[in-house]
Amino acid sequence: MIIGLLGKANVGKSTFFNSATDLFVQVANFPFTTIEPNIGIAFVRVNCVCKEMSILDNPVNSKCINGFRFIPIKLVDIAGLVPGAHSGRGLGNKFLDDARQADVLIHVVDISGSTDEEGKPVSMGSGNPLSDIEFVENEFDLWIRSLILKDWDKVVKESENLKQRIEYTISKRLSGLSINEKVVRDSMNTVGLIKKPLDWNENDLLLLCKQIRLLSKPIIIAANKADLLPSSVSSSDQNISKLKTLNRVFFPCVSEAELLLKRALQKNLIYYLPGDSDFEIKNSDNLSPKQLDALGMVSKVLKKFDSTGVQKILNYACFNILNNIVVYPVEDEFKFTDKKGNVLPDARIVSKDTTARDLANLIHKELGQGFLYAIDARSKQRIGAEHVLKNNDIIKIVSTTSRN
Ligand SMILES: Nc1nc2c(ncn2[C@@H]2O[C@H](COP(=O)(O)OP(=O)(O)OP(=O)(O)O)[C@@H](O)[C@H]2O)c(=O)[nH]1
Ligand SMILES: [Mg+2]
Repeated sequence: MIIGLLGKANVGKSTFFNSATDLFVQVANFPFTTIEPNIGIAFVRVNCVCKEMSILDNPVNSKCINGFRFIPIKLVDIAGLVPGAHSGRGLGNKFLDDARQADVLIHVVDISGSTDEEGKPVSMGSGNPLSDIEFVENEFDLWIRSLILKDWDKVVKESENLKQRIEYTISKRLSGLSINEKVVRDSMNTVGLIKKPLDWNENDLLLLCKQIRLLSKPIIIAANKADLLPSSVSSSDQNISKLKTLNRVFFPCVSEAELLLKRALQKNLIYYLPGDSDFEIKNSDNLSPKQLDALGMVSKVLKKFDSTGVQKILNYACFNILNNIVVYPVEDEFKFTDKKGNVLPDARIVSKDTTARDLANLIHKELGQGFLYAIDARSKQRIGAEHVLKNNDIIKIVSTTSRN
């Protein structure tokens, strides 16, 4: 599963990326700091079943801290964009190629309004995050349209000659984006595109692309830099109220605060689990006044928003938008171990409709080919190939290839 970070230049995409991964990429207060995409491992946080089963786990594929399991996912930090990127402005639309593989996009927005459309720093409140959202999404749609429009007339005539459905032709053009024929057909129906493809104008195609994007690349908004609040009238808060009127999924976010917490954690200065609503300083004598100040800012953020937002957004993308669940494959249904004796070694993110056989195939193709049945390790009951798994299931697969 891949999550992409999308947004205007200089809004904090790389700060979000650094705060969620163990990598460190360049962050600076000017546009186009990031040019090449950064790919890293971030984590979603779930309650591990070890807590509920009152056993001590010994994870192999992920960390478990105090009963919270941190399961790896891929995060991609993409170069920022400016209006007109689809036609080559700024860094052009190269960045969008990097967004191709993403299953879901986090749209990082400067909710404090301290950057203009080009990403240049401006006085707080003069930037307009709502129009940023509109232009970034529009650039994305225009980019999809540019992929379809290449040699459009020729392609449509050819596909008419070959008696191919237009949705098939379009989906082939968009296959790099994992967009299938059904998505294109459903989108055509939604926007009511019934005239002959040769009569479609650019606006018809733009509406179609918008719909295709809505169906295939869901977007969550990270209302970042939410810490920048003037003491009296809070422009950030005003913008958050405006954002609510859009009826979109969004979370206030302070990726800089999450980054500070991660750095303090790496230096062993604090107790903090990503996603927590609080942290604790181990020994304030070890902290410089500057560090204490920075952590003071973080405390204010946590008090106001209950978290920095980073973990919440990653979890929401994985579980609420993509509808995933977590299952725990084991080899021994009594001890919940793998062959080496590791307890609850793997926590796997799978989609909600995953069957026992799908899980076997995901673990290993051969395990799926020789699938006999599975065992629900909690109840010790056998389950069949087509049984749909539930969140937190602990599953043993019995297969002809796993008997020896
Ligand atoms: N106050 C505040 N500043 C932030 C926050 N997140 C990022 N910034 C600052 O915003 C500036 C831009 O951050 P980057 O992470 O480089 O932004 P980007 O979106 O990756 O920028 P490009 O790569 O140039 O598109 C830096 O000065 C960051 O320190 C935040 O949550 N609060
Ligand atoms: Mg960057």
